[in-house]
Parts: sequence; structure tokens; C-alpha cells
Amino acid sequence: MNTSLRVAVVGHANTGKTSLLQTLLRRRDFGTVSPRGGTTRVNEVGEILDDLGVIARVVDTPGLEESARLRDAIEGARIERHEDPRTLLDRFLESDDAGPECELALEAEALRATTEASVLLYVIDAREEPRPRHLDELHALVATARPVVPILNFVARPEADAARWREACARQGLHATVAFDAVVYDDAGERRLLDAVRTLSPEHAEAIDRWIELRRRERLDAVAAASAAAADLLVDAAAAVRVTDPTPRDEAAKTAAFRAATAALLDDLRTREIEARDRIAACFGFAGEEAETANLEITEALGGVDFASPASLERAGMWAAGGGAGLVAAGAMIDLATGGISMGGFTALGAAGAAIGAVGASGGKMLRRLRGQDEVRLGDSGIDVLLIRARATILAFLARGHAAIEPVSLEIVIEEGLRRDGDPGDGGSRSNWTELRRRARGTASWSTLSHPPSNRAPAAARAEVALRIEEWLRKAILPDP
Ligand SMILES: Nc1nc2c(ncn2[C@@H]2O[C@H](COP(=O)(O)OP(=O)(O)O)[C@@H](O)[C@H]2O)c(=O)[nH]1
Ligand SMILES: [Mg+2]
Repeated sequence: MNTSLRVAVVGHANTGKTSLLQTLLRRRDFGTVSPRGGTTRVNEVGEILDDLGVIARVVDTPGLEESARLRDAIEGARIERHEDPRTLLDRFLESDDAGPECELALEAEALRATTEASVLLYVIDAREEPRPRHLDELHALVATARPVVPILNFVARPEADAARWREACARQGLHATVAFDAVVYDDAGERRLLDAVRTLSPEHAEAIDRWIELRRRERLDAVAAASAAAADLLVDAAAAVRVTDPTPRDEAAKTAAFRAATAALLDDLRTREIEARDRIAACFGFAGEEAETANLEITEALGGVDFASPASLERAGMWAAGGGAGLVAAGAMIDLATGGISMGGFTALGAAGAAIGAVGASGGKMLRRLRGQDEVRLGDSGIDVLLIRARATILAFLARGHAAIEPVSLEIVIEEGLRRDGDPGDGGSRSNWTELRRRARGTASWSTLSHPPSNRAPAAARAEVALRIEEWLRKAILPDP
């Protein structure tokens, strides 16, 4: 008898079995997911691994298509009246009716996987109504004599009726039903799924605990690494200084030089922000094409605040010249207002909003002379925009299952943050952020975006501020790990 944990995933075609396994395994390259049915034709095994080795094996199976016929075939294997269902199933699986060329070949393949499994996950498309064919499928699963956890998939869809399915499953004697959308990953849902497996298969409690601990640690590590990538971006953005060409020129040439420096800084910031997004994606195991699929429309978020287009920002009344206000020691300042959008308990407009009154100021008014040169820096609210987006990016990837198909929507994540706003647990974090943002200004040499570039190596003080921001973000994202 194999004593290691083995979980087989069964159900009708297209209910999301392969998707569920991709999400549980954190592997998009596992199996083939397709909106057409019948893509999985043989059982496929994946492994959950930690440093100590294999924690569990999970098995993907072909869909149980011909469930009525299957039920009849199992019943047809009866020889004596009191034979238990498992005896009938074993007899059927050994019979010619279950051979590779037979009509029920795929169903037989799936059922062979179940007879060796510790637990079965029965995946249900919760958008459907319970139908007789589901009862036929359950009949076959009951015959395996393995514990069954019904998994309600597609529960994130409005048509899904979880309560109805819970009742339908309970009537078949299955009470450990778990709602878990394979595509919209949710940590608590995965936890409930594993808890249900533990309850039905207590001899594997240790393996389940290892599995839970593995995912918990990975999550913490991913959020820490992603927060570090975001902190690095924020310091680069906050410390960046562009100095315009000092050659004495007339007012018009200076305006042009200022605009050019501003546009170049905004452009570089956008590239830098996309680079940070890719690093964040990689922290959650989305790399290369994976990150492409995630397709985070960073520049579209926050109502289209596009760093590369100061002209469009100006038109939208979303940027303004910083009029001193003690925010930046000298030089002109770009400020990106966010229309008061706030996340997780603080608004992007606060004390830092001082510069925002001057919306729509012309290029000429933006000029500040300083030794005949102009300095261009990103204003406080611009840094806040980057912070809000970076945080939303992390939250979006954190909530993304590896079977996900839709692009990540930052808008939705930011809106959810807005809805949660005012959470008393977040009190005080705004003032902490203001202080961190001030410290992140550091010196121009802290930023790879500064121009002319500094030949001084970034100071230890930069690393210290970046670490503080990383910790602040990590706590804002996972308040109590
Ligand atoms: N929206 C949504 N789509 C899903 C979900 N699970 C699976 N899908 C999609 O449903 C289709 C069938 O999924 P697949 O995993 O191949 O199902 P299988 O035949 O049971 O292995 C694919 O197009 C998936 O992307 C879910 O929870 N929500
Ligand atoms: Mg499949």
C-alpha cells in the first residue's frame, strides 16, 4: 500500500480540472488547458515538492463524459446481490469494456487513477445546475471507495450558485464541499481545500501541513522580494534629478530644454516602472511569456496617468509645476496628481498635494532658475502614484492563479483598495510613508535615473532607506503573515 499522499482530480470535461492543478502546482506548463473538452486523454502526475522532497502527488484525469453509460457498465459488472460498489468497479476495470479501444476508455483511465488515490477532488462547474449526469458521475466516484472533496469551480462568476451545489453534494453524502476558483486564486480558498483533504485523510495530516507551510513560506518570500523590487523603483524615482543644459540661452530655449528634460525623465520613469513590474511578476513565478500574459496595463491605470506623455497629463489637468512649498529644495518639479485616489488607508493627496493647485501651469511658469540651470524631479504625488501602482501590482500577482487567462486589472485592485480604505488597522501608515518618501529623496547619486549620471556608488544610506520602504510595503500587503 502506497502511504504517500496522492490526490486525483476528477470531474466532467471542461470543469477546470487541469486549471485547478496548474494553480495548485504553481505551474502553467502542466497539462493543456482548453475551452474545448477532452484535451486531457491520459492521467498525468504532478509533484508538490519542498526541500525535503515530494510532499504529494497530484493526478490529472480525462473527463467523465459518458457518465450514464459508465454507471450502467459498473452496475452491469454485478454478479451477486451483496457485492459492494468497489468490487463492481474493479471488475469493470478489468473487463474488456474498459479496454483502450472501448467507448469508455477515457472514463476507465480516469477511474484507474482514482483507485490509487488517497483523496479525490471532484471538480464541478458551479455555473451549471445539478443534473442527472452529475449523479451518475458521483455514483462512479462513490464506487471507488475513496474520500471525495467536491470543488466548486467558477465560483467567482455571477451565475455560480454555490449554496445549491453544497446542498446537492450533501444529499449524496458529501459534506466537505470547498469553493475554489481555479483561475482567480485565493489563498484562503486553497487553505480550505487542503484542510478538507486533511479532514478526509487524517493519515496524511503531516504531508498537508508541510504543503500548507511550503505555500505560506513561498508567499512571504515572494511578497518580500516583490516589495524590495518596488522599494528600489521608488528610491530611484524619488532621488532622480535631471539638470538641464547650462549653456546660456534665451527664455524660449530654456523652456524647450526644461520640457525636453521633463519628457526624458518621464520616459525613463516609465521604462523603469515596467522593469519593476517584470521583476515583481518574476517574484510570483510569472516570467517571460507568463508576465506578458499578465499584461499589466500599468500606464492605463489610475485613469491613464501616462508618465511618457506630459502633454496628455497637462491636458487632463493631472500635472503641475511645483511652486516650491518646501517639498523639493530647488528646481522645478513635476507633480502627478491622482485625483485623490487612495489605497489602504492613505490618500495620494495629502500634505504633498501642495503643488497640485497649480494645475495646467504653462511651461514658462514651471521654470525655476538655479545657477542658470533647471532641475527636474518627480513630485511627491508622482512618487505616490508609483507607490500605489507598485502595491496594486503586487496584490494583483498575489491574487493571480497560474491558470489565469484574463489580463491582470490594476484598476480592479486599486478599486478594491479604495473600498477597504478607512480600515482602522492602517492608521498611522500614511505618516510613516510620508517620512519614508522624504528620506528616499536622498541624493541624486542614489538614482540610476539621474542625469548627469553620478560616478559615486550608491551609499549604504540608500540601501537602508530601500529596506525600510520594503518593510513598510511588506507590512501593508501582508499585515499579519
Ligand atoms: N473563468 C474561469 N475559467 C475557468 C476556470 N477554470 C477553468 N476555466 C477555463 O475553462 C476551460 C476548461 O478548463 P480546463 O482546465 O481545460 O478543464 P478540464 O477539461 O476539466 O481540464 C479553460 O478555457 C479554462 O481557462 C475558473 O475557475 N474560472
Ligand atoms: Mg483537462
